Amino acid sequence: MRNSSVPRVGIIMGSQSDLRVMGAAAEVMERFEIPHEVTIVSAHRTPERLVRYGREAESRGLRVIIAGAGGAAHLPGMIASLTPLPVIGVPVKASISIDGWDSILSILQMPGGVPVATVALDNAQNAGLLAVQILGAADDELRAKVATYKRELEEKVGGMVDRVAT
Ligand code: RP5
Repeated sequence: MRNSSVPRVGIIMGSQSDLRVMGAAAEVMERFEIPHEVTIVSAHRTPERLVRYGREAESRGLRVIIAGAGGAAHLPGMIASLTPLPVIGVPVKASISIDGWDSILSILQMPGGVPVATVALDNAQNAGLLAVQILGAADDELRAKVATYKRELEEKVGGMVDRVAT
């Protein structure tokens, strides 16, 4: 799967200004060698582009979508309404924002039947890792890479504890 050039993860965001946060999801894709694409799609400014993206995502070969937006962050939920693919939402703290709560609540509070897996404010890294883990559920090699990543995290924290203790 990872040798194919067809993007498997679609990373979308409402504005170019979200890239400072959403870039971390793309970095995770690069680390795990997952073919991916990064696209600006706005629920409010480019609604037709949003519908097209949502309707075509599956047939283009995407398997997970990561959607980040700030403020009235309707992008993840709207995409989730248009596709059978799992959608991970990243609430972005926009410059005009009530501490990010606007983004968090508008992504988190989805109605029954249309889930969006919401990560912490500005945490596109976790969205990337979750996407890798979703793909890894049906891919032994990728799952093994995730296990290695987790061991490395553990060693890093172990190293910190040792330094504090000595
Ligand atoms: C949202 O509005 C975007 O996702 C962004 O987080 C926020 C601000 O967008 P810009 O005014 O910076 O383009 O649609």
